[in-house]
Amino acid sequence: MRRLALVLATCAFAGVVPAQAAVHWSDIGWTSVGSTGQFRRTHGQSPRVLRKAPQAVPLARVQVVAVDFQYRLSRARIAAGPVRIELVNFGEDEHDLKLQRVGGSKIYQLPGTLPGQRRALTLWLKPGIYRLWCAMADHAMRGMRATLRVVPRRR
Ligand SMILES: [Cu+2]
Repeated sequence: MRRLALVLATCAFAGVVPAQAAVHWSDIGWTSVGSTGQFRRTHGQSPRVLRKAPQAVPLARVQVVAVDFQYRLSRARIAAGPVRIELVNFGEDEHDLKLQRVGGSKIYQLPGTLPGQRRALTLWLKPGIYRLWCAMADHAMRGMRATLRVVPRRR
């Protein structure tokens, strides 16, 4: 048990997060619609209605390490669907994170995060190219921007 805790702590420190872990539909913004037997999605860019309960879908994870003045992504490509984005600030300045799909209008964000802190957000992302940037002062211009590719999930 103690050894497991150590392994987990080491993984957290090294920024190694599992590529996929199961997530239940209710955790990612699906709600059942009364007695209609339908499910409605409240997350994501376009709400969608399903006729039956969505299956548990794998949660993709990406960790964004912020330093002054750069983002380091744990992976540059993930599968579409539920995505957990974690911002970890290893810099000395406060940093935030904005995310927008190229061609999309909605901007997702993780607010200002102090040095040593982390924040996370679970989103439903559709395939596309997403731009990430820090909106604090001139940080994006100084290099705090990145690209994340979201590819269709294989069936
Ligand atoms: Cu910044």
